[in-house]
Amino acid sequence: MKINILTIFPEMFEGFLNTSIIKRAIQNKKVEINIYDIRTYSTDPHKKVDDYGFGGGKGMVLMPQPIFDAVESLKTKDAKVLLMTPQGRTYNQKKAYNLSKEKELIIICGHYEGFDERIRSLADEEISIGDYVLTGGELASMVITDSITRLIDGVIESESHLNDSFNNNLLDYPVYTKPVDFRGMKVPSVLLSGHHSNIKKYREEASLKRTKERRPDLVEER
Ligand code: 6GU
Repeated sequence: MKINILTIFPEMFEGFLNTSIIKRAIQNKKVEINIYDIRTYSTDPHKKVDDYGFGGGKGMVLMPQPIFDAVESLKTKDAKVLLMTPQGRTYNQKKAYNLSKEKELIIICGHYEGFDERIRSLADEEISIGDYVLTGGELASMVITDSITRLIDGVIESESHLNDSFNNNLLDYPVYTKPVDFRGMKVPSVLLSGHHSNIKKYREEASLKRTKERRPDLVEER
């Protein structure tokens, strides 16, 4: 899987690409993540990427030329183009799973007060990560890249994501490690029993109970 990210703030990605599971997935060639600076595609002598919006009003607007040129130079027949915007369809685990099966993604990070409306025509899909506003699409693109990468075969133990929260619209069951008694808070005895079918049953019930308490909306969708 190849993920190409177009941004005017490439430095924001350094920590993300050089830490933990994402770093290891890149080293092990499970994913290739390329960060492209939109500014380098600007044909303006000052490498301008934004300008005032026609009709007046709020702040600067990303111009179409650098982003069109960047997408056109990167796009292959397999590439799916995603545009990060709070006006997009709300992201969830199912979407992450579907995107993890793609060969190649091009992710455009919107920024400032907005982007020229014509940039929308480049996108196969517009994605938002939730109902709140970020200063730019960079964090959203990292959220999406992270959630997709961990689902690629061989990135984490496959058992780890079979039990993920939101699989089958259920939240994950609680887990414990040592010690058995921490300040009077005890590990449920069934987990110490070694009785696999009882443990499985306890976990299924705990998962459902937790989902009903915290996310009744998910239980209704089941
Ligand atoms: Cl994708 N971009 C921005 N700027 N804000 C957001 C978002 C995206 N998703 C939620 N809020």
